[in-house]
Amino acid sequence: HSVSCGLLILIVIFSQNQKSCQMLNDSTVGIFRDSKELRLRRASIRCCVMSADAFRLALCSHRLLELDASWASEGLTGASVVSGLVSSPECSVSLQRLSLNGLHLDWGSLEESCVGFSSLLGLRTLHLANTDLTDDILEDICSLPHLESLDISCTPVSNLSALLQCKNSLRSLIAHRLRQLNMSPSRLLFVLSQLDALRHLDFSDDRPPAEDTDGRDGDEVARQLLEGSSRILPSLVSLDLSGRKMIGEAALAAFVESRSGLIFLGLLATGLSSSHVLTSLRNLKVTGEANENQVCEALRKYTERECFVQKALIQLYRLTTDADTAQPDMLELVLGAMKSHPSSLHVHLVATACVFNLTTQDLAEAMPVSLICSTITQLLHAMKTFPNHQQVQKNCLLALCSDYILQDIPFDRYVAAMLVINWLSNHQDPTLQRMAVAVISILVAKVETFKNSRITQLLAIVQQKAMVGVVDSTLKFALSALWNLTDEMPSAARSFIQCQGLELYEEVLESYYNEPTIQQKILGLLNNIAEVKELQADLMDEGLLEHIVILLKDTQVEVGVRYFAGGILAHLTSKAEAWTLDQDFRDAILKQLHESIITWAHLEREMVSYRSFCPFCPLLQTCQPSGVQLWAVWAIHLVCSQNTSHYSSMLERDGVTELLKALAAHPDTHSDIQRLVGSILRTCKWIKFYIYSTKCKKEKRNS
Ligand SMILES: *[C@@H]1O[C@H](CO)[C@@H](O)[C@H](O)[C@H]1NC(C)=O
Ligand SMILES: *[C@@H]1O[C@H](CO)[C@@H](O)[C@H](O)[C@H]1NC(C)=O
Ligand SMILES: *[C@@H]1O[C@H](CO)[C@@H](O)[C@H](O)[C@H]1NC(C)=O
Ligand SMILES: *[C@@H]1O[C@H](CO)[C@@H](O)[C@H](O)[C@H]1NC(C)=O
Ligand SMILES: CC(=O)N[C@H]1CO[C@H](CO)[C@@H](O)[C@@H]1O
Repeated sequence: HSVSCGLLILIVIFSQNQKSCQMLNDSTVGIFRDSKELRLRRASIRCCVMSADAFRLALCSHRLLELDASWASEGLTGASVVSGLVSSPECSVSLQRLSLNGLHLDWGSLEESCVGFSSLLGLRTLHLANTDLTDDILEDICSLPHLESLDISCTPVSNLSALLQCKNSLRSLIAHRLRQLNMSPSRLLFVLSQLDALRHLDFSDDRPPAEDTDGRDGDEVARQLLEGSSRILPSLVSLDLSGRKMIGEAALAAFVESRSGLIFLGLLATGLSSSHVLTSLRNLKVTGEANENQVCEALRKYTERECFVQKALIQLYRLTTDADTAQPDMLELVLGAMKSHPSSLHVHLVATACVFNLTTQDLAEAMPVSLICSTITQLLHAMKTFPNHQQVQKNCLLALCSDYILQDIPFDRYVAAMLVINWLSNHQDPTLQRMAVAVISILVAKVETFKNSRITQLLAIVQQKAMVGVVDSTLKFALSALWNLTDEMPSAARSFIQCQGLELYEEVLESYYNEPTIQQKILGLLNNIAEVKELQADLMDEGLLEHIVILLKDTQVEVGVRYFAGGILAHLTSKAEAWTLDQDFRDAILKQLHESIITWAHLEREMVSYRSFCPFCPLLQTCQPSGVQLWAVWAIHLVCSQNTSHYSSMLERDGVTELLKALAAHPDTHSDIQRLVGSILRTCKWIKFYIYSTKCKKEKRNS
């Protein structure tokens, strides 16, 4: 926008999320160079990759009130930001809030030793958490005349005496996790107790259990702070002591009772959060582990503190193990934790378990779809980040393994299937394998352009199982996935062949002769291949076909298996010109097809479903041998009688009705086929009439 009327405009550059971080860089930030047309007041280049020069040229000529350059990378250091700001006559007086969390201060590089934070005379709020702040710099900062709020968490400062300089203005001090503090408890308590204007004090510390003895002095100061009378820090309304041990309930009670205006207490990992003195204080916000409110408060408050986040998540997990109502707010907090600590194993280990408990089947259905979508994104991120961590993968798979999520929620199924398959190819834990294959078999059915090379991995599972001869759900799922994968997907069928799938399947078919569920899935896949004209030559293998004929003939074998055997043979024999084996063999197969099919009993249960009838069309031509026609007609009759409304419209759509009518009318059509065709056409006509008449009734009622 071009701004002409000289109005003061306020632009906030949002770069809180990763996307906008990628957008704001040396070249794009250049659009802000013209400080006459565009007047920036608040700028955030948080997490951006930017050089010191680009920063100075584009941003320092504005009269900035606020700047957040936390976690910026590339050339920006604390020193370059401050010298840039100081060099601008505008900023050096206007700036009130500055955040440089996570930056390398690199103070030694400052050329003029007289430049420092104290040159930014208007500064009221300064955030320097996770920097290399030193005692000297702190001394300089504390000489700022209006300093109200200071965050020096996770820095190596050792001496807080400098704070005495700003004791009349400082209202908020965040001094979380100061590990190198080197002051006696009495001296520290003295300094703190002089801060008369202080309303908020954060003196928390997160320590892994192994380092529990390190913070004893700090714990002692915390205890004395609580016990001291309300004359110490008289304005205090918010105190965070999370992680401080051995304070004791008596000290807490004394503190709470002497301060009526308290609004916040941080008590996570202090052992005090379930203290009875807290129960009566309704308006007091508390972080801790005693109840859901405290745990959620901790997750909100400590987003950036990994150790606290992990502790709070462990409590949340405890609270959700028997969750029976949907809690979208909680799920949101868990996702927030995962996003804030994208590479923390500790956080993801617990967070993924929480996600599972918060989304088990019907709970997920009661939550907003967008929330479940971002949950899946986070789960996939976790799977990608911790590819070899068994428990994280297990939690993610458990959460994904839901019909609702896999079927109804929009997400990148291709990426998901890749992650699961990649994991599967490197791991052999049977429970997880079963789950992974179950997830894949649903995913691949939905992914249209599935990368074919991955078939190898599913084949490896089949091979591994077949070698020991077991029949388990992993084997069945792998076979189902391959079957679905190749359904009307010639490219997938081709790579199956290239991956030596046929050789493997021929072996498996023979070694599992008495396992109809296995045979059905194998023959189902071979059917998919037989439907593809260009691949039929690959099936012209006398050994394989003889074996399939045996299955077709065997009256002891289930019709479900013989049906697929018939399908393969019907497709292969339907093209006389493509038949490369012995002609007598083809004639024998055709004869056998007719003789077998006519004896098959009608099946009640659903055995197969078709996405289209197109593969049947060549088989229904009037010139085809009766064995070929009979198989196709029997198949259509089967699915139409099981799900008439669905398949009768497919008959119309794929032009099969016309072919059936032509067959019925042709004088050479065998009477067995005539009979079945008549039955199909009657059923479908009836359903068409039924649908038509109910529609008319509805329309009448509506008018
Ligand atoms: C800066 O970001 C833009 C937009 O994201 C990108 O097209 C450009 O290549 C980036 N430039 C540099 C120097 O990184
Ligand atoms: C701490 O800093 C104060 C000045 O701010 C100084 O007088 C004191 O000697 C320092 N203490 C130590 C132990 O360095
Ligand atoms: C939560 O997960 C644990 C295992 O991680 C399981 O034992 C428990 O049943 C789950 N609770 C719910 C409500 O799903
Ligand atoms: C018929 O098939 C369609 C599509 O596969 C399916 O949605 C529907 O539930 C089936 N109906 C019956 C009665 O099986
Ligand atoms: C068309 C097809 O092959 N569908 C199969 C997909 O896999 C499921 C089992 O997971 C079978 O039941 C379908 O018949």
